[in-house]
Amino acid sequence: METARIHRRHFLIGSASTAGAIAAAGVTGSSFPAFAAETKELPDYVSWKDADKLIMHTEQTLEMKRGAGGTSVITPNEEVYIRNNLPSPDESIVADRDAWEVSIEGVNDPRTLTVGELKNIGIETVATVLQCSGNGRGFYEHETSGSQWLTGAAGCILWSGVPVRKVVEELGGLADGGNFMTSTGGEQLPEGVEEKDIIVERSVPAEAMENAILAWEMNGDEMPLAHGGPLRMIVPGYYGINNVKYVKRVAFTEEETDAKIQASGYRVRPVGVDGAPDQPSMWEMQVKSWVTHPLKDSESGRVQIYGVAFGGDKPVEKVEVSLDGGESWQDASFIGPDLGRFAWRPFLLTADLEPGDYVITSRATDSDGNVQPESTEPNHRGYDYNGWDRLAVEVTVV
Ligand SMILES: Nc1nc2c(c(=O)[nH]1)N[C@H]1C(S)=C(S)[C@@H](COP(=O)(O)O)O[C@H]1N2
Ligand SMILES: [Mo]
Repeated sequence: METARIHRRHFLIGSASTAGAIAAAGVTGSSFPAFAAETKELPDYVSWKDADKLIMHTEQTLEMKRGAGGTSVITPNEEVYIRNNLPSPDESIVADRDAWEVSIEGVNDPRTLTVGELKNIGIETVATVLQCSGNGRGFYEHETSGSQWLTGAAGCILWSGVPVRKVVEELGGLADGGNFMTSTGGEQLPEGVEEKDIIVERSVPAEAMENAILAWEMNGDEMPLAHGGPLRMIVPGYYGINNVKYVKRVAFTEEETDAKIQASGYRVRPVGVDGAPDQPSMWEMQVKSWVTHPLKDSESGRVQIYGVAFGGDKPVEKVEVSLDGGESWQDASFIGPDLGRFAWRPFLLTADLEPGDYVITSRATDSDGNVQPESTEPNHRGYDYNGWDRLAVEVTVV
């Protein structure tokens, strides 16, 4: 029994391009024999994940299905999306977690610290939305390269580790000129390639240090290797890319790194324009919400409409739901505990629905009064679609 269950969990139904559509429609593989034939196994490094809840775009990009994740705020590790720019390092780096080293630079007493030493400096826990810059790319009408994520390149996670500001204090404070906090990923780089072209190294404004954590725990478990164990930089309120996995160096630098992933990558730019350092970087996230239930046909009568809402780097203040594609709006209520400014909040609207067709969508407002827009201006790379028009779901009530 157990073997059969585990076996099934490790398989994904559908090809990369069709799986998203099937999942979005809430349809299982068995009704689509043509797709059921194309069974895919989760790659080894994430074989512990819940395949039933995921869409595999590529071996390095797994999306959580819309409707997975539940209503209890925190996204289970087995369902959290995966996005790797480079193949994940091998298990050997988590064999002795406390021995992992991170070099701290741009402080008065620069040093290499082990995870074991970091654990003696301090411990804090923060809940954050981890969201890929490309979450929602699939909603744009223009052609975009990269995974066609819908809503599932995001999760809400509890991270435990040491506050970066405590580490900086311990090492004598910031040296002069530390304008940016630059974190470097610990992947082994393939030979014969220019390091700057492929290294995962990201700079964020140094102020982000105030909330940042060097984390070794994720939702109460040791940080899984696939999510950056033994040690990960967590920058609350900032897009996924800034949350560098298997972090081996944190440097306070005068300039942003000239690594390609920073200099021209992850820049917001008009369609057809090349990436350049003077364009806005994918740093602070923006206000966003989407419905996660219902996603398909529903029985008439009382219907529980729910989803998630967050303010990005600000608290989310309110969320409204429309049943008629944005013609009219009703206030939804938040459910569950408020895990702070960087977490998302599940929301609920209970409605009594007559048979008919509904276009259900949600619209969040952050504490500064920024309202989730009707649609999002196209940008070349298709970053963070947050328009409530295309995040809507069409539901038939019978
Ligand atoms: N070292 C390293 N850190 C990384 C990445 C990576 O490829 N290597 N990917 C980034 C991107 S683009 C995202 S969206 C998140 C994804 O985190 P997850 O795979 O834990 O969901 O990690 C970020 N940090
Ligand atoms: Mo990402």
